[in-house]
Amino acid sequence: MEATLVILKPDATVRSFVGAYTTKVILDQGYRVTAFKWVQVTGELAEKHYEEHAGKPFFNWLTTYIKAAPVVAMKVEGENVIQGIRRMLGATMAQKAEPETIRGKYGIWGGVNVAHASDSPETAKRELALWLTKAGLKENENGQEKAEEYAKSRQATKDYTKKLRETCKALSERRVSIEHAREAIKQLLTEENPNAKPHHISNLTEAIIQNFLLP
Ligand code: IDP
Ligand code: MG
Repeated sequence: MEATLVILKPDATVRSFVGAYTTKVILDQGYRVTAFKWVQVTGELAEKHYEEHAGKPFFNWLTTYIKAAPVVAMKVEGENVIQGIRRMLGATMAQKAEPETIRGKYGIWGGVNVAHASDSPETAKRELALWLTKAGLKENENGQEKAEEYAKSRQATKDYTKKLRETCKALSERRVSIEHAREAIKQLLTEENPNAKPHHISNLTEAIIQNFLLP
């Protein structure tokens, strides 16, 4: 049986219906969640997790984004689960992901793309070992039950993906100022989930904005 590491990134957890939906899709595929944990990523963990990208122009941005709010880390098992979940997520850049995929449905823009999933058996092995030793992810602690509970925790009462993308598109085409986009995004995220912590919304907003300032 194959295993993979899935991380619900800060945009999925702050927009909690997106994290819940992604978890539901994983469970509906019949995969088993054998470990589930909320983790506030540290600088050290972020750099180790993304070490293959060290030196790339988006590396610092990426390690800041993943720390923007707590993430959910899951060990997921099943037949061909690595490829299965990669397919389900879709292409890396949110605005280019196929519309029927999770990133296509809920990714906001650029690298702000809902979730991470290991890309090969070797990567899965390395990443699972890292998160099991350095992030406190543990097996045999009711992972499946925790995932089921999270999947049921919230439905989309308001889904502003389209509005968020329109603002991002306008910013990418320099039709709105950074200040305007920042305020608009913060407001949309707050309306979507009034229970999210304001500093997590601010951090996520900044990660979305900084996407556009990458070299
Ligand atoms: P993956 O998550 O689809 O495997 P990778 O190429 O491994 O994509 O990149 C890791 C993460 O880095 C992506 O999920 C995305 O958040 C971010 N990223 C990748 N390429 C870019 C880029 O060109 N600009 C901004 N962020 C990027
Ligand atoms: Mg990758």
